[in-house]
Amino acid sequence: MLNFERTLGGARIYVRDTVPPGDRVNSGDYDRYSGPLHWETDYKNSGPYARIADPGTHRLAVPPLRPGATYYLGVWSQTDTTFALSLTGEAPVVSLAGRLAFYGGLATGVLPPGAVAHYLIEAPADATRLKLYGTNAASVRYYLEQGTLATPGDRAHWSSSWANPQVNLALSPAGWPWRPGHAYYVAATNTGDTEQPFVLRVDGHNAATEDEDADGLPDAWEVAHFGSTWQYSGLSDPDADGVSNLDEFRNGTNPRVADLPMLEQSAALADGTFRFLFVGPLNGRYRAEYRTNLHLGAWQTLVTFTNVGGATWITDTNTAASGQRYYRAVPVRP
Ligand SMILES: [Ca+2]
Ligand SMILES: [Ca+2]
Ligand SMILES: [Ca+2]
Repeated sequence: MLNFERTLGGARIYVRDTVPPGDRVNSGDYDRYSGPLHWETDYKNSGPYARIADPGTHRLAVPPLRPGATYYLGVWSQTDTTFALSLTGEAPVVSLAGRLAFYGGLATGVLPPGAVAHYLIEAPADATRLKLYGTNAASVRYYLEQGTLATPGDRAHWSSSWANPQVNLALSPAGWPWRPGHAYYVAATNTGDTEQPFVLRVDGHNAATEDEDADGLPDAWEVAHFGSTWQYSGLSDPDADGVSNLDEFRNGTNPRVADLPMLEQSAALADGTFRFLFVGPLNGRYRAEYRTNLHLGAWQTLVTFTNVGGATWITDTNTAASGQRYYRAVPVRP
């Protein structure tokens, strides 16, 4: 409750969240007003909030106030003004049907006609994407608000009016209203005249799990190495080192720098068998080759193999007839 007393002059009070009123900065944040920036229509983060011109007691309620948010009161006057402001708090009246985990939260229920169920989803600070999947008739509608309780039937940051709705929202610190580290409220309501079951699933992601192109590579890893997600897939091998992007990711290696194997041990056995230990990137694909003259002749394939354990014994059982053999391992497209 805001008590506003004015004993001299004229003044108005403006309420803002996050950005103090009157900073005259176009922050690009969501704003329901348009037109030039000035004291009254300065960009802010949510609302709209009351513009209080009359002395007395005014109730600032949720919604549009957002639980846990910081608020600024700006007092504007054209002339010398004497005024007093005081605030008294009320216990919040937020009746939640439940909190839904950002990673894999699930709500199920049956809504009687006209019923509303409110849920809270708290996005972690490192969240990158929020997806919601509803399983329900079109008469069950969802209203999603960032920061404040949703009011069914009213304008919301996102709402549905169709059966089995889905929404896929990228979260970023620069995006309003879809930001990481914020609270989201979903209201599920039944607009029909018969009771309706519903299932609402929350599928949140962070940089480690977001894979919108479904190639098995975290999109953040793809963007960090290739600048985009569409250029290569998990099976691609752009550095031609025989290690697929998927295995480069799993191995923690650089998909743009060829990872080189080594031949570490060798042994010539009494039966004429020669073997050597190939050590290289886990799950790289290679072709072991030989020839009898280091500088002349075609390389012959000895064996093509996947380096499953990170080390592979290569055995040549046919060395007795030839005086000498040279070996090499060549990366093969995964
Ligand atoms: Ca991907
Ligand atoms: Ca590679
Ligand atoms: Ca590599």
